[in-house]
Amino acid sequence: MNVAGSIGEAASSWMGRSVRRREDRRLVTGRGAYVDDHLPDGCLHLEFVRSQVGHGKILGIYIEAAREADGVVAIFDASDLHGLGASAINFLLTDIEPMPMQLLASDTVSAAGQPVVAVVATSLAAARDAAQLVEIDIEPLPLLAGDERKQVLSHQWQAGDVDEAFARAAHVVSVTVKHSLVAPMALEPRAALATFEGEFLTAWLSTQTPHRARDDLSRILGLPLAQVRVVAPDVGGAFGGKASIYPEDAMVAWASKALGRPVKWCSTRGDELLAASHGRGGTTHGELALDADGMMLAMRAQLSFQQGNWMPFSAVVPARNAGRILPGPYALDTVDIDIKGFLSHGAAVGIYRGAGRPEATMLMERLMDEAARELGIDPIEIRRRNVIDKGAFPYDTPTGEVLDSGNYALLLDKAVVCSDYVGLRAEQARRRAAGEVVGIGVGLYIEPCGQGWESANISLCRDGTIVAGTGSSAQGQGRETAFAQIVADALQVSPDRVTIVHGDTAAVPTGIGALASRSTAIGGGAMVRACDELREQIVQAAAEALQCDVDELVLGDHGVIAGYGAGQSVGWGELAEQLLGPNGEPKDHALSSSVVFHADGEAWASGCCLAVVSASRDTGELAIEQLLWVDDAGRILNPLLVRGQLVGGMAQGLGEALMERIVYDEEGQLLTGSLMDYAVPRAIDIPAVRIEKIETPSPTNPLGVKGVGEAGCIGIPAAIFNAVADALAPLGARDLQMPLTSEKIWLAMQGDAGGPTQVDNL
Ligand code: SMO
Repeated sequence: MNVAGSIGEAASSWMGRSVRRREDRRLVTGRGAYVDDHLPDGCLHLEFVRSQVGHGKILGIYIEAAREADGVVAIFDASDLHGLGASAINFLLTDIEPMPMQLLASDTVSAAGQPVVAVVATSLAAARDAAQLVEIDIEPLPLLAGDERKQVLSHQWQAGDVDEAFARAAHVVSVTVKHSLVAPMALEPRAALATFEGEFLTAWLSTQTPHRARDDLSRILGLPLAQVRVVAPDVGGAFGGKASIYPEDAMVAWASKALGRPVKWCSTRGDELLAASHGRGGTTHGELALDADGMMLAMRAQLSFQQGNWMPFSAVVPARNAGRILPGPYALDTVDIDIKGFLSHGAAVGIYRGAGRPEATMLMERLMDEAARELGIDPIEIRRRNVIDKGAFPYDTPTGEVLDSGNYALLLDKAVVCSDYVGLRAEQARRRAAGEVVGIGVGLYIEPCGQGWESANISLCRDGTIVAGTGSSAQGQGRETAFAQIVADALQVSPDRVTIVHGDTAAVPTGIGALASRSTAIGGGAMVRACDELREQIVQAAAEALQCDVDELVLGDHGVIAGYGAGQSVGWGELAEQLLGPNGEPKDHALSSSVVFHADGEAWASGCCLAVVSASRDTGELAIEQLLWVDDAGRILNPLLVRGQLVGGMAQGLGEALMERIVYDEEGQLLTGSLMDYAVPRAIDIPAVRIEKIETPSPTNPLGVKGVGEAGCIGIPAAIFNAVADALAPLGARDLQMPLTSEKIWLAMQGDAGGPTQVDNL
């Protein structure tokens, strides 16, 4: 007798089901509520006047004309800001000299776009008009370059005798990769709205880390934590660019407190390119020592990162990730890896989808292809010889990391089989002989994606519904759908019974947010633990209500049933109604639990991307003919959401590989200040992709899941790059750098006409 099945169809597993996103109807019919959709009565609008120069000394600020303008309420500069606390930084490395943000520049400016003056007015138009009337007199200073730049972070990982290994190597290959700066480019630009009522600050921020933002605002403004509430309403993408608080956010909160009125600021696309954090921008150099059979003996790497003009909370993350992930999926215990970070005259450089993982992967995978070419071994074969064995997990890496699980050889094997790799190579040889420019490239990657802690709480309500809160906020990932599945699975109810609450520090008192591909592993892990506690309470209460033993009870969508008795049951609402408060009154949240889950180690996802490309000899235009991706994200909670994450990441990875690049001129002026100058992929640029899976469950979290959100930015650029390099190799083109525009590819095909230097300058 299937008792559970008889009281609801929910009894089977919700894990692995392609449940459609409950968020979408609201979001795609224009009923989302973003920060800019909120306009409290009497709301003032704030506009920034920003530095026009890359480096300079502020000689004077002239606001008289602006102060007289219609609708202006207040104008602030740095001299108005006294005794503020500092924004926080994540001290993941010991050798850091943080450069905290300034709300408004004082004395000097160190990047174009740095906020200098804040104009507050009764309407957005009035604030913008008045801002035009502010004059800032800045004496330009030379940009600091090379050794003049301030070094703000460094770290080194050393293991084994590297010099000895290089001395006995049969082959040494080296690669230098220059990553352009790129823009995270969320659909919704940053936005902040703050109210200050009584002694309470409420800030609506387009953020992926509401709790960190609350902590920062409390520290900066000197308000007790309990008097600061941060709400992340609908957030239209973030990609790392909204993981740390910005001067603009803090300035809006400060102005609201100073004026005692609601204040709002919403960024524009131009200001996003200018003053939101950029990603990548590092230069990496690696050398690989190999024996005569292509087995790796040792690796040296020097990674240098430009950090921009101040350091957001996660400023250290890209450099640290890039260093600690090396030598990637390969078994090698002898390394010397060095990272450094320097201040530079541009927007802050922070995390961006991938955050150091793309840099590690690009360096390692280009080295593997160089080694394959040097030794005359097939690129997949040389990887196959060097990958960590599937029996070696948990695997201690030479940088001190512990890889939890994986099967990298299977990723390669599956890529070979699914792509008909042997056939592809034969076809390539045939087309090459016919004069075509065709390449095949592989990007094998590992992806740390879930460590640390997250919070969850869950309650059975008096009406029989279940409400669950998570510290993992959302920016479009489908969090509410996925987490409702987790609860449904744990309590054997339908997801429709479950409401997911997130993105509000008043509803969920502690948390981290949504970043680092960690939400399902860590936030989901916390949710499982909260459900476990609640289920324990439920069966105790139900056993009492039904006068039976707890192991006789079965949970189902309509309540709890005593399976071996006379089919007695108690509905969810009924159960909740029976649990009375001290004075006999029903309790709104009859049963509840609240947990903080600390993961037992870090989950490491992995994957193998394979690209087939061809280039037009006439124009250098690139066609991505095939894209195959074998992904290992551990157990899969919702295949539909996973595919969405993979494809979205792929689009951004492709953008970095082929077209995106932030450019400053020699004076620190941003040349890519609009989408007419900064190229992002459009739908027509995105090729079809075939996604295959293997599943090695992670032992580090209760769901066995791994991250997927950043994978596309990690494996796809390396595969595309290696495919282009493979296509151009017979033509003698070396030292290619991203973005691989058609112009660059065309020049590289001209042989002598486009030497490395000329190609590199595009
Ligand atoms: S770059 Mo992500 O939001 O950790």
